[in-house]
Amino acid sequence: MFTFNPDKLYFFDGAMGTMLQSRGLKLREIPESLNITSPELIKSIHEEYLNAGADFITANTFGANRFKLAKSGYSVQDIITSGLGLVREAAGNNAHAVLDIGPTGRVMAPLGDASFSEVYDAVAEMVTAGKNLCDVILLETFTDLYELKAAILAALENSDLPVFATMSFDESGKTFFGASVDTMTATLEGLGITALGVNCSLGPVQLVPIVERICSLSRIPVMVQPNAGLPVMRDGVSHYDVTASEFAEVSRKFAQFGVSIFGGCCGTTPEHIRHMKAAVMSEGKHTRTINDSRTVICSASKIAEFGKRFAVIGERLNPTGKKLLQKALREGDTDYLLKEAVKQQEQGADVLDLNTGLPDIDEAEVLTRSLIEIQGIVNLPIQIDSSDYKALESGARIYNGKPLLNSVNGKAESLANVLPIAKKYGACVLGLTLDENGIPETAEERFRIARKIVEEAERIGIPRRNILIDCLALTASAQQKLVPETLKAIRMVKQELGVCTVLGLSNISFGLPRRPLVNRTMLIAAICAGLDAAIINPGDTDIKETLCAWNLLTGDEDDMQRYIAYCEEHPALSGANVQAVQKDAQKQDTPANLNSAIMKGLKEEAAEHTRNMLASRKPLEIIEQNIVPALDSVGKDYEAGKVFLPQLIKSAEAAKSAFEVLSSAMSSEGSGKSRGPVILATVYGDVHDIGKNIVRTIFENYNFSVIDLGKDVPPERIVEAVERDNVNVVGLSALMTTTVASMKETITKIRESRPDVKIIVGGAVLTPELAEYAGADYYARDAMEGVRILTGLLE
Ligand code: B1M
Repeated sequence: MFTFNPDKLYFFDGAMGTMLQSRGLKLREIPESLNITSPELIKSIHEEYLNAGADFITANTFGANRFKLAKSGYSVQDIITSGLGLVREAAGNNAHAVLDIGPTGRVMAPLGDASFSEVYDAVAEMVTAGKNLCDVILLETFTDLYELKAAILAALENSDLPVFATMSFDESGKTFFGASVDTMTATLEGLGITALGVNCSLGPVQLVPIVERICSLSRIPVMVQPNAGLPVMRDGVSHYDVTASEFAEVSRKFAQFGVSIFGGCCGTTPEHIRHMKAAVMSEGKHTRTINDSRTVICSASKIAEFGKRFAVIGERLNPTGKKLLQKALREGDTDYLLKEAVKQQEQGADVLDLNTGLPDIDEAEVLTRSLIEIQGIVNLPIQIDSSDYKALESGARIYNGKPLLNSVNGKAESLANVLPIAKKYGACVLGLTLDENGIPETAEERFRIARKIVEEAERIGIPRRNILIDCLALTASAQQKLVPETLKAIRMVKQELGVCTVLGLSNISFGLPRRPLVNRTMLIAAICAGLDAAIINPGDTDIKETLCAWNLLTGDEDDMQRYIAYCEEHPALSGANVQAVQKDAQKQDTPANLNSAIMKGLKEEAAEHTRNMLASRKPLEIIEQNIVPALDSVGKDYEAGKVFLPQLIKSAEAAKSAFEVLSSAMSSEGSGKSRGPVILATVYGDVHDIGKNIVRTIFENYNFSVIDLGKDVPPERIVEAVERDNVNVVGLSALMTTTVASMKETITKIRESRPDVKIIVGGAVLTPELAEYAGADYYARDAMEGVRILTGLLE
């Protein structure tokens, strides 16, 4: 078995896919099937890489998972056994055999339909098939951090092999699903893998800033496998233009950053590996020292750092004393939860606490379900709050990112159960200063418990930076004398243990009049004692204002500007006015209209607004004035890199739910004799169907009989339907520049068999010029124009 030596440099091989393409692999062929059908070809590529100096030879198993092989006629075991067998035949014991595992090709819930366990099982199956035949496991080219986490757990839990994990970034430094270098590193480095890094997507030059950043953050070895440049299309095939010596020069830079493991991805050849190895070996091993002792947690796309600026942990997702939330949790009303989560995010929370503990519910199940849904819509990191160890573990496991676990305490049982969960999942953990004897009265005793927690955590391998301590605020009305003890304990923990501190604040004012006044006074006293974060209501105006003023007094020029802007927006008020303004603000806190519900991806909310709007507005007006502009705005943010695919999908779902309401309202309006039929389809390669569905409903509303073939429809199916149903009009939709070509191909094929058929086209990307280019008879800007054209054609 391979054991990583931190003083050495390691070299993987280069591309397999593009090498196969250059040797005649057809685009639609499954590359992994060649392990069985053309073993000599695969073996010869392995041999070339071995001769070029690679110490690791990667088996041709990238896509050998149960989903991708489903219709291939091959089993996972067949492909993996043969793939690793070829590595052994080619390399013998002269190189390490690598089981290569790429993304499953499925999108994980709540964005797609693959569950965490489906992905886990598929990877576990690959690992089990290959673990006795290889030396290391490489998980590569992932763009969804969540899928990679599931894959890593599957690899680590089903083998004892070293696991290397890499993700693909674009030039903005983000993956396709929105993960950043920082969130990737924070999430993966604590999971127990041997190395992490980047591969594919970009050439070596574009990867420089990304690799430099990873090397400044990662406490585990870093691996880099760039493409040989950015692909350039020539004659319908991708070409990679970075030469072997250019590739080697940049690899030298990677070595200077402290990268330990080198290799190549798309477009690289044995020549690239040979040159790279020579350059890197001459550069020698550079040691990295990471001076980063920051306490960070993250979601897939957002980091929260404690100890820098004061952090607000939103307390509203805790059912204690909240009847509506209790009801929502019992009834599985996720929309209520989502609204609360979005609201706190908008109110400025940095982290959300999530507690789903209620008597008689399966807390692990409710907590994981809620976490998955909330993470689908809100990008804030989450503090997973439970006293049920099983729930805490399930939450830490399925969490997308690096969570904060709330909480462990000084009791032996709690330490024994919670700390291993934090260790295994690389999470931060919040320690409460109480033990078998309850909450001590004195600061010294609370400090003793805090130290015990820190020492025990470090003993099992949890770094100090991953531990936060809550010195516990007791109720001032009942235990007034103990308030200074809490403050003193915070000071001691901060100064002597050097860990970040958190406080559940509102308990302090329980039973007292004017609680906000007490809360904010305690808050400032605690911050002065060294408090880094508080679990509070981010919508509490008193706290917000106090923090804004605090930041002004202790922060920089930006804080000054923020304070001034806040005061301009919120002039000081008194008495009844304050209450009126607060009530108003509360009203505005809920997603105010259909557009914002769609933009935030709130399905139920979008449907509800639509139902309400139908009382005074026509369905078509709602489509044109709300749904389309809201989607346009999300589309623009997506294009500008402000939102990522997950949010785009969520917004599309919300738009669909609004449209379903309109669709049933419109279908109850229609009457009269049926006209048509007309075929509708979104063209091949294009999955956008919201617009096409709107067009269908409106056509039907005008009594046209519609044969809806769906989305991503191959031209042959459309031609078949035209002939079978003897249709004279076909309506096609395309939303992307790339699928206009597919529209043209479809129209050509229809015309070949039925030149007389009239074709109407529409979709955001189209213009009258593009419609003409595609060969259509008519271009419809919107659904109503489609109706006018159709009426002319079919009457
Ligand atoms: Co994507 N998407 N999307 N997307 N998406 C666009 C289209 C995009 C413009 C966003 C952007 O970057 N600004 C961009 C295309 C860029 C381009 O090529 N120029 C884009 C991209 C790149 C992508 C992906 C590649 C993202 C990725 O994976 N990297 C991917 C594509 C996958 C694929 O198709 N192979 C993708 C995926 C998705 C989702 C799945 C997340 C989701 C679609 C969900 C679904 O439809 N079921 C989605 C969404 C929602 C959008 C945006 C935000 C909204 C599209 C929409 O529904 N608009 C879109 C941005 C935008 O359009 N501003 C975007 C509202 C709808 C009512 O309008 O369809 O134009 P539209 O229909 C109108 C009229 O055009 C007309 O009537 C309708 C009502 O007025 N009309 C007809 C349409 N068809 C007609 C036919 C007719 C008559 C009128 O007669 C037959």
